[in-house]
Amino acid sequence: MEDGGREDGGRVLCLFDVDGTLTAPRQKITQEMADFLQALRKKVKVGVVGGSDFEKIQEQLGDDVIEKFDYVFPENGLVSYKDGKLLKKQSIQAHLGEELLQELINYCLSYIAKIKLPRKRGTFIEFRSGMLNVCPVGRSCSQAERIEFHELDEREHIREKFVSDLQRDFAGKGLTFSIGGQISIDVFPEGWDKRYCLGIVGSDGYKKIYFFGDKTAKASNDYEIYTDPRTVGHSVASPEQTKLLCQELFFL
Ligand code: M1P
Repeated sequence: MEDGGREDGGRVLCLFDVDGTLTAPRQKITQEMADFLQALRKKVKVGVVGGSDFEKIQEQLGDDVIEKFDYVFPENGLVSYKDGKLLKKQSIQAHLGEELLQELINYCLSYIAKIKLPRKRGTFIEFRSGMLNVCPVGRSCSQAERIEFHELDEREHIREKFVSDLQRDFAGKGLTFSIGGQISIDVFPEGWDKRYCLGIVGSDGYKKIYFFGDKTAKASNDYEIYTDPRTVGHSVASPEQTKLLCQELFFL
């Protein structure tokens, strides 16, 4: 986990979470941060590992994201890009099979149908390559509606309760339910958390892999990679703190 050591480049990889670490949640990266990461890239290899799908990461980090970073790992690395090229994509339907997948989708839709919220919009389940994203308010909500749900969720723990009901009702089925953002829950097979990307970079011979993330508490979606012995994990509270920390580690 945390170490205060400085690096002088070499075979070092810095992996960054996206929301809350490089950008404000679901917002675009600032020019200052984008420039900083390009400066960092002259010293070490730089990758991003987000819970979001490729389209959202591209929206936030730029259309040329796969050229700007040495590695891009959307969906925890279940979709992977290296040196500007697609490496591979995992398939949740091939892994789980249609029966379990439908049981899960039907459960989530009926569960959401029973929750009363100040507002509900559309896209309650987003079907991705390697995971499902389940969203009680609906992913098509506006930014104001997103904040409204998030504040309500902080008071009433709607998603935490949903996760613990899912864990109880799908116990033994090999699934993980993880809260990574403000309005939704990611669902994927056990082991397909952010550590998945470490398997991909494992053969690239790094002597040190740093990970920076904001959701590092237990049951949050950076926890597993942050505590993994293959990484030096750093917990941050904002993009500004990420930048300061990297300045101390790699530039002083
Ligand atoms: O920060 C990562 C999360 O970002 C989004 O979360 P939300 O829309 O709930 O803020 C989602 O793309 C989610 O899958 C992802 O883990």
